[in-house]
Amino acid sequence: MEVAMIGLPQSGKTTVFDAVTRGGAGPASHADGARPRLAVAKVPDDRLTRLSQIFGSKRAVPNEITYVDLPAAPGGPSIGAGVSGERLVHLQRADVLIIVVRAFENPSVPTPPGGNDPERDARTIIDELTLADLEILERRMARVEAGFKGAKTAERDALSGELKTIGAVRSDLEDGAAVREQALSAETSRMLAGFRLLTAKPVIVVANVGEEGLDRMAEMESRLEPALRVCAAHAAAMCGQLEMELAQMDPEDEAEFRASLGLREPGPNRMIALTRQALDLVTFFTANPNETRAWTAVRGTTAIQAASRIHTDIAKGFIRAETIGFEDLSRCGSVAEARKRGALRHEGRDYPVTEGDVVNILFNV
Ligand SMILES: Nc1nc2c(ncn2[C@@H]2O[C@H](COP(=O)(O)OP(=O)(O)O)[C@@H](O)[C@H]2O)c(=O)[nH]1
Ligand SMILES: [Mg+2]
Repeated sequence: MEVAMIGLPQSGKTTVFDAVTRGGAGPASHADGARPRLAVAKVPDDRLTRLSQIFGSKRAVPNEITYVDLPAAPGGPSIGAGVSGERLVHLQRADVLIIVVRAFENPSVPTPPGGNDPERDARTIIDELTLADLEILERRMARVEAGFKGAKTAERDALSGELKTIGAVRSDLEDGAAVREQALSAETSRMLAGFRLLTAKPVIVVANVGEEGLDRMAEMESRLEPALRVCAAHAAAMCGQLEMELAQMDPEDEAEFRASLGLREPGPNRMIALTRQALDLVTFFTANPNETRAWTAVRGTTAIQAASRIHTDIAKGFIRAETIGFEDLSRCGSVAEARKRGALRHEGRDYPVTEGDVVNILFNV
């Protein structure tokens, strides 16, 4: 899973990125100015520790999220005209977009004209995503129209159908409806998936609050959330600079400092949780003495689809999935005990995998 950070220059993208990935990309250097920086964040999950204990696993493998810190667009504050080439590829490849907006005071970083205004900045970027999508759709329409010449009658019908569909999406987009909030048929969604439209992706707006605003974070969130709901974006506040510094400490000092500041859940963990919520993902586990592993699936994924994620052979020879909910297994303390107490379920290929399932797939080779 990939998450791209975007926003106006000096909004704190790199700071938030370094906090969320706990400096995983190494220190930013001047040479990084023109290149995207990538880092992987491990999804924290206490259940992995408990499962490793139950199964005596040699290692625990968490879920991962790749974050991308894009360089500033060449030639100005907007990403719109700059959304092309490598920048566009990264944005299109992302599963989720994080828009970082400035909400910190810092005399050495020039304040934007009109002062700090997280909602205004978020809308600026959302508008630019919309513009980029309009361009993608228009390019596609031009290509379809060109295909019309020399096409047979049957092909023409398909092409004019496609033109009509794209035209409708474009017109709603022009009226301000992000593709993710348009009511689209399954067929249209399938067609659009290939275009990798930016407004089809979940958006999380992160207000980058300064230390001086620590006690106003909750207020900031409750103001931004309803304001951005009309753009179908989620909002969160985070103290980028402080979180970045906390992320560099060793865990004990970090916890102590965090408690002394009265900070709730660690910012990086919260960002990761929000990202996963935005995609409506569930976590399931496989566990044996060799390893305990967390897996990610979109809600509604069936046992057979989950099996094919683990290994194609396992899906091919699928017999059934022995499934125990994490809480049940943790309470029972072992698979044998869970089986005895009737907590182990036998699920078929169409069973929708549920949050926390510990799954053992029985298969023929
Ligand atoms: N005081 C303060 N300064 C910040 C904060 N976040 C970022 N900055 C500063 O703002 C400037 C721009 O931050 P950076 O992360 O490089 O922004 P980017 O251009 O969006 O990647 C840097 O000088 C940061 O040190 C913050 O929370 N508080
Ligand atoms: Mg930067």
